Amino acid sequence: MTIAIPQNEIRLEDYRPTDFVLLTVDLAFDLDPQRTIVTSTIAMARREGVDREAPLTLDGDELEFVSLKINGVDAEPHAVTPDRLEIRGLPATGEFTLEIVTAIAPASNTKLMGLYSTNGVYCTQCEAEGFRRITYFLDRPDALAVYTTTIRADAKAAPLLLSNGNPVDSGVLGDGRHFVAWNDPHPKPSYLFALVAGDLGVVEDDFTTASGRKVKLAIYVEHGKEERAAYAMDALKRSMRWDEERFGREYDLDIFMIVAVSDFNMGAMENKGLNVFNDKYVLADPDTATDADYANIEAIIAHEYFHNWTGNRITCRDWFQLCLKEGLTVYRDHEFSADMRSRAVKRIAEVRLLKAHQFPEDNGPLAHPVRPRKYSEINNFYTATVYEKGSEVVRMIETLLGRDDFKKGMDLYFERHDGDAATIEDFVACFAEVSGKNLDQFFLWYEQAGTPEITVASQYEPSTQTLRLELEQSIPPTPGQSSKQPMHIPLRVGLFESNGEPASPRAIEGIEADGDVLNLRERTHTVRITGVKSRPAISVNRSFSAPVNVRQQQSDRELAQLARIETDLFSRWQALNDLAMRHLVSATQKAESGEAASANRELTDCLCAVLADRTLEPAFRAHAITLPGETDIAREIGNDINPDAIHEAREALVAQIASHGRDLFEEIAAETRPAGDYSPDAASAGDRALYLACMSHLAVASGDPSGPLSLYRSADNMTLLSGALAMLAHRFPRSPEAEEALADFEARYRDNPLVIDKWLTVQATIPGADALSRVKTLMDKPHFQLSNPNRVRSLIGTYASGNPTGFNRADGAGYDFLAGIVIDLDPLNPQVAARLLTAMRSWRSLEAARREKALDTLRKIARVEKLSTDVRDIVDRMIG
Ligand code: 0A1
Ligand code: ZN
Repeated sequence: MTIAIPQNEIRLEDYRPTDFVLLTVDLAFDLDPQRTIVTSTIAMARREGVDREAPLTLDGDELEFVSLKINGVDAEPHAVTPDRLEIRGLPATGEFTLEIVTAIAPASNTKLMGLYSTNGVYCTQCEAEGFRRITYFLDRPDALAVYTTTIRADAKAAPLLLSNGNPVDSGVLGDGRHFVAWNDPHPKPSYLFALVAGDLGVVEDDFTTASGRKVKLAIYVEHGKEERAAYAMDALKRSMRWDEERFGREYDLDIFMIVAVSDFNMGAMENKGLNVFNDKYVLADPDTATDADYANIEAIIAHEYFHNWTGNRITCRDWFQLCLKEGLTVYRDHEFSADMRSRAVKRIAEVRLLKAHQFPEDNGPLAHPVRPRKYSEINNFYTATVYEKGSEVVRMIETLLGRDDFKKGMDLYFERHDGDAATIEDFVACFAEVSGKNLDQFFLWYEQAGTPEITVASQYEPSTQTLRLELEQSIPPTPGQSSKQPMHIPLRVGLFESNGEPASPRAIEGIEADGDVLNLRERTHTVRITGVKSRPAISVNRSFSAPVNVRQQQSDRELAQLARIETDLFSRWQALNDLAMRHLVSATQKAESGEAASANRELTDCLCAVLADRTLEPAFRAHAITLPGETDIAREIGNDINPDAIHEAREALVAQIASHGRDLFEEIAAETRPAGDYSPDAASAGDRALYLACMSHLAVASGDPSGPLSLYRSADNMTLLSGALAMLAHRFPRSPEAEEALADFEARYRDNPLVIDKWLTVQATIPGADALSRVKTLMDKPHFQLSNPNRVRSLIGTYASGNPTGFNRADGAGYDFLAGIVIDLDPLNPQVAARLLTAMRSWRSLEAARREKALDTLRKIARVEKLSTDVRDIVDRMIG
């Protein structure tokens, strides 16, 4: 059999350095919405040893070629198309310059890649391959150069002209135009280039670095929204200080700028000195942003800022190394948030997110290694695997080395690779070198896809006070990788004696143990732990030391015991969650066969005990009583999923907990009822989370929407208001109370699209088959625009990936609807269209009838002739 390789497949092993090296790049933009002229003057030279005849091929994408000069003399390209420029006869040795002129139309750029306009503001997005939509270029991350950028534009329409680096010149031109020139002294690849031009308001501040340099800080937002940037500014200053203190990294330009725009494909972008943000991750005040919004803003401001060192000063050799900057920077922003907030609660939230997004990816047709070996569309590899699992891999390096050696490894990485376009091998070598540890087997974490599964069997011998653990690892097959090698897995294990005290074993044999970390390297290990005085409760994968699934024979009693006595708060939550999950899986089976749900006193008592424990922080208690979501339960069940049965089982348990704990919920709600002015700090947010969880249970217990309605009416911040709105819409859909709140919310916030997004999401996620008609009706509202990624994600994205019963309708209408949107959106914005479609990535796990409908839909999309490379790649891999 021959296997067809997609024509445009790029493979890691084909990497070759460029034939030509860049020296400097001079860009001049004559901005015009319909016809912007870009003049690019590049100083370059043939790389030593390269064939003297070798042509220079530059990347383009939908470009209009205007002219070419070589060393100042008009020249003809050998070949030119909108996506390629080939030049022959270039000097064999020495430096030469090219001057390339192109024309582009920012106003009609709906893909939001390259130079586009958003609400009258010009802005760029160049990662991963957007720069080639501006000018012909060596648009790859290993082609570094020093950039100078001159922007000329109408002074009224665009009083503000920004680019990377420091401003070096400005002045007035004829015809009401003006210019500003910028120079970025740090060599960078084209994907970090940015330009912003328009009329924006600004919030300014400054920051004095550890070595005493004063840096100007500026956040640009739409006029009138300046006050809503205060929290982002505060988060920025905290990030700058933290990176100095934790990693010794100082900022390296005179000015750091952030611009918030309303049309953006992703969350934000780390362009050197000029970050561009989706305004959702900048703008916040108590009336419009929830606690979750504040936490996201803090994390994303930090993430982009941290890229200045991990991504910009040290960039990636090629896009296969994406996790070099992303996994590491996510790890850094996780650590930052953990230091700013509660570490245990942060870890729980991280793991919940990883399991909700990355585990299903790893377990479906889109599974790929943290460092993929091939791709046909790089945009589709900005995934939970590269980002979140990539971060977990860095965290495991820290676990294996300990904090001190990890810090030394990071120091060496910064010192050795500053200015480089580096690889994962370069990164891991630094840690191996400082610690003397062999990380060869560990490297498989970058290369093997799939979530490892670890089975744990235990046997305790009282006569010898010995615990025997049988540990076995297996990694499921994934696309292109049918068999796997055993990995090096750092597994933290805790033992608790029958009196609840941690055991202090005399010896651990059969495995290399480092404190409480067991180093799994073989497929199986038989571990003998001596000096364990009584049959212990065994807590495996404490703090989630490795991104694995653990299968352990454990009774409900043992789990309940761990939920009471574990000293690691994360694992306490994990034990509760496992206990609830067990119940939910068996209750789903019962629901499928029409059996009534049975009460589970052990579970409800356990949850209530945690809820009542005032020594535990409220945010933790809120997590503890939040049951696994419907998609979590689906993941646990694994195949032949019937989303309606899962919903029924989960609702039954919620009802049981609500009625069993009613008095306690009343009590805790009274204790946590918010009073005084809103503050976004973690402790206050934790109180609100717990309060809302209690109120929601009380609404269930009473079956009466008047509680949430009065909460809605009295709420004086968006966290409580949107919380109450969700309770009404989800628990009492179509009730007059829900209708009243939905109508009021719309009227109050109709002029604030980011808040209207919450209103769209609440309605898109109302469970049940009706959701589809609701979503369709909302699409016809003026609030909704297919061209705006935030609107599309808030309505369609949350419907498809956050409403299992509404989307997975038995008649397949949800799938067909999504297909229609994907097909309509694809020509406008392929990146967002492709991402929407990934909502169907777990289609193979559905029960047979839905599976068949999903496959029909995917085939229908695949039959469309003119699909973008983005959607084509996703649909092909999903069908497999
Ligand atoms: N590097 C950014 C993510 C990003 C990637 C691609 C984009 O293109 C539309 C935009 C942003 C980050 O990690 O934040
Ligand atoms: Zn990033």
